[in-house]
Amino acid sequence: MYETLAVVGATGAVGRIVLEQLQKRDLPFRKLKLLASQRSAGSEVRYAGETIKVGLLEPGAFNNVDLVIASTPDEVSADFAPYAVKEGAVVVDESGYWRMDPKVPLIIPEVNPEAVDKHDGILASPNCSTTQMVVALAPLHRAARIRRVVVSTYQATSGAGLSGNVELNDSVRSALVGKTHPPKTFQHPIGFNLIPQIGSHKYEGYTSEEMKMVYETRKIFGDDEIQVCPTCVRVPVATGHSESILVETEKPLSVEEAIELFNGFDGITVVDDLANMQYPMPRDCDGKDDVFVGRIRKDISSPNGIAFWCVSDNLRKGAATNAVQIAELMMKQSSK
Ligand code: 2RA
Repeated sequence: MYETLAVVGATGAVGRIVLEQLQKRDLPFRKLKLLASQRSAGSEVRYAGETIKVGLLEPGAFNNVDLVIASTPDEVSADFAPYAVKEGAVVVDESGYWRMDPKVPLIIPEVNPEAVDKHDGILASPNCSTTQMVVALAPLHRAARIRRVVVSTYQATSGAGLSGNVELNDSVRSALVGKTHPPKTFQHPIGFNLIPQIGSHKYEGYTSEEMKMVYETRKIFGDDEIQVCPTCVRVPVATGHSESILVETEKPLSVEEAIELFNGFDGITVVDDLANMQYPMPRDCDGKDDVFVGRIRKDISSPNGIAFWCVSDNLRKGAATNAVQIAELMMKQSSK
């Protein structure tokens, strides 16, 4: 049993779900420490019937902490993770800062659990758009080896944090009375709109969010030959990222085989009955931990292709749930 577990960023949108997941999954630790930056330090959070005061994230805060689950912006993680490790803690980090560091394993417990065995104190959880796609691709990759993926995302405003959802509400309300709410979190008004830009320009006309889907997918599968062509779009949906995915495999797969593979994989739920209007939608997946797939069909434009639709709660499997599952895996390994 771990003595002390710390949650950094406990008052944020993802941090709150981390706390809910810790209770739901009943992780074995004795003491919970909550930490946050200056703005939220000193506030109080309810956990398991107790009130816990949020401490300040600063050097010295991790003495006697065994494991940390952190949900903070990249620059905060870049700053605190090294001193947390020096003070003796292992950090499960949800920010983008460490993901592509060769010494840091990038983990989805259903896909590459073995990666937790080798680390220097920091373990990373992938970006939300990558996580749900890679979970869905994993059974197909294992059975038929993926060569190429073409993916378009429809990403919820909560991916940009609590301010994203505030801006969605403000933008929709303004639009309904013929006004424009000036955007701050997003590049353009999000109410009744779609924005084909998430992040900033990164490589050859692709954004940082899109290149995460390329690099992180290869790292998790340990296969640099997988080709990924992503387009990431922000949509006026509060929670739940959706993805239209076309995958080409080395070995051809029938639709029936793909459905059987999806059904046999932990963490995937198939909702696929077009005739009865059944397919995954963000409002049905909100608050659920699985990755949902549907509209599974053959690519009629080329051989060896399967097309499908994938939805997941971006704050859960895309962030909090995956990080808590990594922590759970670490705890299981250490008790062996
Ligand atoms: C977004 N994927 O949806 C990002 C959050 N990590 O903005």
